[in-house]
Amino acid sequence: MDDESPGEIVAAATADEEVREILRRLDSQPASIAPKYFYDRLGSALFAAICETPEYYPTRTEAVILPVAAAAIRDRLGRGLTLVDLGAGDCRKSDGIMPVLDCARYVAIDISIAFVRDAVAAIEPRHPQVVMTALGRDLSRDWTLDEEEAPGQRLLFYPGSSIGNFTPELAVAFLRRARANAGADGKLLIGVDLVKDRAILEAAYDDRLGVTAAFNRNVLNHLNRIVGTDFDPMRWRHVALFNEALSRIEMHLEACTEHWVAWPGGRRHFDGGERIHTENSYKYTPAGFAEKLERAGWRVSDRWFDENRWFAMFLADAA
Ligand code: AVI
Repeated sequence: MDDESPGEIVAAATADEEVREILRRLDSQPASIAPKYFYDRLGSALFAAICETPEYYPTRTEAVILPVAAAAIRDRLGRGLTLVDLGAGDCRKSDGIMPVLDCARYVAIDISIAFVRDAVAAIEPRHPQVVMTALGRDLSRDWTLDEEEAPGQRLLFYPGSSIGNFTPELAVAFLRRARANAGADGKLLIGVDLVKDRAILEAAYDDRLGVTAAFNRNVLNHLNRIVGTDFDPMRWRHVALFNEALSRIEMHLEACTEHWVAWPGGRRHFDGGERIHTENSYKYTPAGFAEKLERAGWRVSDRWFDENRWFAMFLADAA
């Protein structure tokens, strides 16, 4: 895939630059939309709903593995870690493992400081012994974590297989940056979705209720608001397919019939059947992901799987 792959997270930019970049990608051949635009208010709610569908196994499967991994980490490293949640969102996963982990500090990082501050405030009363901080960072760019922001031994936490939404090259760059911000005795606990049967993968990204289809189409509503396009989401069909050669689920929107899409100062024709590429979700083998961690300077110290080996959690050492 070329540089226009939606697996690339577009760096935050000024509003004007951002609009130009969105329109440039829309006007490219093939057209693409960066996946970060899924997550407006409705998109975030639809993603939460996807996690409840019977077909979307990653969230449920990871939830079975997480407490086992957390207990093993506590037994090995003792109490008093600083849990650093990379892309904390509503902090729900950390909220769940904190009693098992018995950490001393919790540092929740998210692109939206306002959102993560509220989320931390909501969970704080349940963990009176944990010192909590909320930080705003765009983790798709260069980021740092000072000693004062996260003192003590750090356990970086990156669940949900969000790493799969980066291209493999950008995934290694992200892991390298995490390694640089782990401290000498730091650890990384990361969730990774694994390669499996095509039918299981494709169903997970094309559930029978159509929640993922709504999530995919909603990106067009979001673009209509932020760049003034006149997309009609119902003229677009949701497509999810497993690209075996590249080991990734691809999501596309496919024009049902030929039509024009206009925006202030421009327009573009789409043929019937023409696609806009909206997301990649890479699936790894355990050995393939371990190799990525090692290339980024981490040493794998443990791995946990569910009974079907559909999903894995890796623990890696910075040392
Ligand atoms: C957020 N991310 C890990 C999800 C995934 O599985 O790639 C996004 C998603 N897209 C469609 N369904 C879920």
